[in-house]
Amino acid sequence: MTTLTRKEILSRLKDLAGPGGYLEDRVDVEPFEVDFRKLYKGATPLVLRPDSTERISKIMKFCFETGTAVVPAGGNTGYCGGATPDESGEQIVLSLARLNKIRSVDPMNYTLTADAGCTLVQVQEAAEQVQRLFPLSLGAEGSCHLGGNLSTNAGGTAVLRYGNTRDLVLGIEAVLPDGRIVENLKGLRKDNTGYDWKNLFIGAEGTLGIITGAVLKLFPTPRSYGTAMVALRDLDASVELLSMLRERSGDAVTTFELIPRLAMELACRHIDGVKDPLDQPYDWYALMELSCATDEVQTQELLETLLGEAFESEVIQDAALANSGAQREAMWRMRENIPEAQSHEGPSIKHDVSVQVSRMPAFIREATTLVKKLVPGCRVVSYGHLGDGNVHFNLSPSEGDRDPIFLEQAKRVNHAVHELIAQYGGSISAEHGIGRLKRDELAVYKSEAEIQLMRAIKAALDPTGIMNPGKVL
Ligand code: FAD
Ligand code: 2HG
Ligand code: ZN
Repeated sequence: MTTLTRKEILSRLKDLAGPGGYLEDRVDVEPFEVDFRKLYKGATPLVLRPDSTERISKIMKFCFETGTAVVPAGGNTGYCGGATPDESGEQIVLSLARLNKIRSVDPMNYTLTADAGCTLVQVQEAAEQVQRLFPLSLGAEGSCHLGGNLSTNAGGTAVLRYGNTRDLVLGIEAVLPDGRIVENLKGLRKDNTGYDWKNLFIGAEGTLGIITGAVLKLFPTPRSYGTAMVALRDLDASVELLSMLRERSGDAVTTFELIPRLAMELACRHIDGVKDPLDQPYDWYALMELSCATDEVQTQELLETLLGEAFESEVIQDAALANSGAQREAMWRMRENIPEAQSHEGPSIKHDVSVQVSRMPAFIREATTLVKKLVPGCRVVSYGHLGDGNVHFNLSPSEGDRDPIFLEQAKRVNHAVHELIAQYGGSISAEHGIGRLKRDELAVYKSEAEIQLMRAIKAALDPTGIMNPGKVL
């Protein structure tokens, strides 16, 4: 343990971070003390903003020697309080914001290498510049960081076709809690040389080390998209339609997002310019998108044929097809803004759950009945990535209700829904992670052996427990 005073430690950390490498004025530090959802308010004396992996390595070595706890921060868009320091005022925040260069792009190898502090949009745009696609896409893409995406193994709206973040990573560079740098940025698609250690850091939410860079997989840019807002016959029809579309399109379905009527109404009510693309209301919709290597006319024909058949067989009741880029964007805007729209209706009790795709309609029905009993009058907005068997099963209070008692029921409701999810063989966190929010629930739904295994990994990599203490485990 260190003999340095707290003041000396902070002073040394500032030196190690270099010029412009830290924030300590209250006004600058405060945004790092609150999470995106404002569930947690922590305290930190110092936010470090180093501009190189080498500096991070020196900072971590010093933190290791002095037992200083470190909370890595990306874009602070995470949903589980993972990037927020605790209330002790002892934890240092380490922001990756200044490590923000695209290191290289190799269109022939279909890879891109980037610093962890690049925003997701920055990565997408760098890929576009060489006519390639980086397919990770989510509502927070303008502000979330690549390092945050890897650390939460983010999902988003193209998982059905391209997989989670984990599936998009060929290698990473990371700084271990003791300051050592581990790196595999060779950009190889095949490399069976021992343990695949990068996957320990992906999804670790900053509890095992700091991700400083990554080699990502790129894909051919689709030549055309076929996008439609479809009115489903009922909830069961969502799974029938998805299955048919996958089979008949040569698995060209990139997105299949479930949208209930209430989400459509809230988006129209609260988001500027959003309009219901269909003439009359329906209970359930799907925003679906094909992405193809064929030209626009052929893709549109394929979409019309498939949706025509779905209409004939009464799987769908109606559909609005996007006939232009602007119409496609409008449909996406509606979908991406559902969380924002719901936030205008008071606080939400959220669940980010997954089950097997085929079991999702039954789960939504049963969970809806359950929560309506627990919180009479609540409004269920159950939407999202049905194609991945993942919905955001979110509750809003009854219209106009701003009674704080609503949120006080969150723990009880969360637990009841998670119990149901367990019965369905599902997961209590499909894509947002665990952070601080679901740490206690994790212990309930993982087996003793799994928790022990996780603790063993944590102890091996972070023996003194300085990496993001109090998160995940
Ligand atoms: P932060 O919030 O800063 O951090 C998240 C966690 O990662 C923390 O534990 C932090 O300590 C750790 N961390 C951050 N950077 C590093 C690093 N370099 N090294 C080690 N640890 C690090 N998520 C989805 O999965 N799918 C969605 O569709 C989706 N949609 C969203 C829509 C909106 C409007 C918003 C606000 C959020 C959404 N999210 C979604 C959640 C969030 O955007 C993702 O979890 C995202 O990956 C977080 O990135 P970030 O840079 O903001 O991470
Ligand atoms: C989405 O899919 C995000 O829009 C946010 O994951 C979900 O706010 C939510 O519950
Ligand atoms: Zn989501």
